[in-house]
Parts: sequence; C-alpha cells; structure tokens
Amino acid sequence: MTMTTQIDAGLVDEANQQGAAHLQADYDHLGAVLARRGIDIEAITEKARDFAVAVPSWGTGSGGTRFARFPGPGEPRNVFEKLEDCAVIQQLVRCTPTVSPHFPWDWVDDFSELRQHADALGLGFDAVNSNTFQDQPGQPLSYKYGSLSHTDPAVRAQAVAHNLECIEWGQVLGSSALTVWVGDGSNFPGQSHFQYQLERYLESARAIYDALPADWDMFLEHKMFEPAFYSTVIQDWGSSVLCAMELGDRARCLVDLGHHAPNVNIEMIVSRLIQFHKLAGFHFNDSKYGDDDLDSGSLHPYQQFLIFNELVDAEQRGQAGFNPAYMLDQSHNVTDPIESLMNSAEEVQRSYVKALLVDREALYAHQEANDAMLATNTLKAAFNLDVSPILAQARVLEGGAAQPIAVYRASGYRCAVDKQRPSSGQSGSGIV
Ligand code: LRH
Ligand code: MN
Repeated sequence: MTMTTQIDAGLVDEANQQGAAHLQADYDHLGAVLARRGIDIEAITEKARDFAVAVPSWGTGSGGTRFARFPGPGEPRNVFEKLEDCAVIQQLVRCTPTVSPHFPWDWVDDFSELRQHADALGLGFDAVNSNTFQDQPGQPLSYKYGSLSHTDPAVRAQAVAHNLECIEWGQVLGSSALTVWVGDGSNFPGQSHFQYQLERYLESARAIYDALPADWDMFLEHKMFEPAFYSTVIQDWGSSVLCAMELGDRARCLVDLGHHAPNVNIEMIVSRLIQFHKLAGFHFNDSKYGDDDLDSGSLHPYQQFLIFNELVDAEQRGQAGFNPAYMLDQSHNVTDPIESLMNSAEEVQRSYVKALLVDREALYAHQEANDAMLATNTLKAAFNLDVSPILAQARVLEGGAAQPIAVYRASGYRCAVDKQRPSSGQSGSGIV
C-alpha cells in the first residue's frame, strides 16, 4: 500500500539538495573526529536510523494548564486528524513511526477503520493509555476520590472495566502494552489509609494484569503529585516497583521524567529498574518545577544524556529483559505542536547517539581505578560532540528532511489545515 504523504516530497528533496554539500562537509569532519577515537561514523548513523520514539496523540493539539489553554490554528479535531499530523512528523524526522493513543480521548466506534487510516499513513501504535483521572459524560460513578484504589468496590470495578476495554481497543490497533497512570491520592493528612488504599489499588491492578493478553505488558507510571497534593498512591519508583514485582513479570515501571522532584537522580532510578528487569520505558519531556511537560532536552539535555548512558550501557551489556518503550509525553502550550514534537524526537535521538559515543572500556577502567575526573570527562567527551550531522544524515537516508522545521514551515501545512479545520473556538483550560 503506497503511504500517503502529507507534505510534497519534492519540497523535502529540494531542501535537502540545497544543504547537501554543507551537510556532507560537516558529516565528514565529524567522521574524522570520531575515527580518531576509533569510532566508525557509518555504524553510528545506522544505529541512529533504527532509533524510534513514539508520539503521544494528545500532544498534537495545543496543551494548557488549569488556568487556561490557548488553542493554536488548525488543531486536530479527532484522532484521524491527530494521526495526519503525526504522519507529517514521521515524514520529516523519520524516527517516530508509532503513536501512543489515549482513551477515551481517541475513542472511535470502528477501531479497524482507525488502524487502516494509520496503516495508510505508515504509522503504527505503541502503548495505549487508560484514563480514570477524569469523569466522562454519562459515567455512572465519579473518580473524584480515586479510581483503582477508590474505597467503593463499584468505582474500582468501573475503573478496571475501562482498562480492559482499552486493552481490547489496543488489540485491534496492534498495540501490545497498556500504560496505567492513576491520579489517586489524597489532599489532607488522614484523608486516606495509605496501606488499605494501596491494597485496593493492587487488587484492581491484579484484575487488569490477569486479563492481559499473553503478548501484552502492563506499564505502571508513578508520579510525585497532581492532581493529588498530599499523597499519591503510586508516588515514586519505589511504590511502582513494589507493585510491579507483586503483579508479575509483565508488569514494569514507566518513567515519566517530569514526575520526579527537582534534582532527583533519575538516571540511577533507571539503572535500578534495568538491573531488576522492571524498566517498561519512558515518557520523555523536560521540567523545571513540577510536571511541566516541556519539550524534551529543552532544559536538562545532560540529564537526558545520562539516562541514555544507562540505557546504552545495558544495551551493550546485553542486559536480560531489556526492551524499553520510548515515548514522548509533552504539553505544547506556546509552540506549534508538530514543531515541538519533531524537535523533541530529535533531542531524544541526539541523547541516544551521544551515549553511543561513550568510550565504555575507558569509563569502566576509570571507575575501577576510582579516577573520578577521567571517568566523568569520558562521559563529557561524548556529550560535548555535536552529532547534528549524524542526525540529519540519518533523516536524509531514511527519506526525511535534513532541516525538518524549515521544510515544515516552507510547506505551509499549518495554514492549510487551519483552513480545513474550523477551530472549536473553545479555549477553556486543562492539559488538552
Ligand atoms: C500524567 C501523564 C500520564 C498521561 C497524562 C496525559 O501526568 O504523564 O502519562 O496519561 O500525563
Ligand atoms: Mn506521562
């Protein structure tokens, strides 16, 4: 089936042609630098071409906060249009072949039709996300006081039933994992009994786990706070890994970078989860204060690199049970979501490629010798390299754009969809 492209392929080729000589010069220069370090740039570029990170369907619209949401032009009005925007991202950056859907935001009455639409756009589906943190119109029981851990067994049963439905819809889409994030918690000391609440959560999570198809995994997503502001049932990786161990091998922990207190050593959490075969994957984003859902690598590129340093180390050590799912989870309040998602996918790919350039033998030797200075400088020697030529070359070799944002802007795609998609005019507030 020929894949429908959203942007005129001629425009992409023309732009790549214009920059080809400069890209080749930069690529050859970087190749010479890497060769001096005994690294074959072609081998690294091959790895970059295989790298993939999923796009969150909910990231294609303008995001907002509890104060306000300012819709941008040409917002997608349904999941079909969200997929068309995801296809633009994939056409230009070539490292986002899958989309992570969120239900019921992406609910449709015919999921095989949705799958066909994605197939035609050359897209697949990554982990599906359930939602028991909002009440839907006509929903019998409210999640105001929680969902999987609610004191009322009827509310818990309703939340479990929703998760089982998400699995059914995900199976039609060809997904093989369910991400479960619950906002359950409390706002006052004494409001909840911590142990009883977690026991109720585990009883519900068990019911979901036992209903998983044989080839499916369950991703538990921890979060320090919000919407609960005193305690959260799955508040940190400790609570998450204890529950994942309690449930079984196919329950693992998803690390959303923004769900940790400032300055938490996330790369060490990642190392722990890898060691105990409990790393599910990531929701990449960046943050300065809370769960800001800012663009990946926009504030803490070194932390993101250090996380990939742990991931590449595990990959190269052939760590058992290591196959993390990489996904973005961001809220685009002031930028064009397509531009932010393209940029963020590249920044995550950049962290991976830089981590591939770490001289691990030298690093291990410095660690064994307790030579802290040379050990940390071995990491910096990789991080300080500008790998942009490798990322651009990988995109061009995969049929994408050397300069995605420049081509996207030249295409006028946003103006075109703005005409096709009359705005809802609803500003309102909230993340989507
Ligand atoms: C919670 C979260 C979760 C999603 C939601 C959109 O903060 O990170 O992954 O369900 O954002
Ligand atoms: Mn998340």
